[in-house]
Amino acid sequence: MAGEAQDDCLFCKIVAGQIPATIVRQTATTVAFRDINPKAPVHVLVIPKAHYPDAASLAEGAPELAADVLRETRAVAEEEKLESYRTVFNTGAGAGQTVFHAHAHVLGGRGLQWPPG
Ligand code: D5M
Repeated sequence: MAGEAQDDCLFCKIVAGQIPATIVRQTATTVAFRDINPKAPVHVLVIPKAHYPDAASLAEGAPELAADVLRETRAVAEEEKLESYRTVFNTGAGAGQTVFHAHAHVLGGRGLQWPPG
């Protein structure tokens, strides 16, 4: 069923506390934690606690939850004192998605080039 935890999902395991993560914020519906392989001085992932494989299925299946995730990206940026930052949803392997549990990257703390590679 849409939104149900998946046994083989890394980020569902972080939500369940089964594998460690450096959690920076939590709400009733979301978790934000530091990326294990940071691409900027601040690199935080914001995920919905419920499992949706990517941003597209999250937006389609649970738009209010998608809004929660987006709201949390702003809260992370504020907490990390980022004046400017980038929010990225890689959607699909061809766009660089490697973990198939929807997540927003919040990147900041350095100049960011446009367009991204
Ligand atoms: O982003 C997936 C991101 O997830 C990638 O930047 C590494 C990060 N990652 C993978 N495993 C972990 C753990 N265990 N903790 C924290 N961060 C992790 P994507 O957009 O799918 O390429």
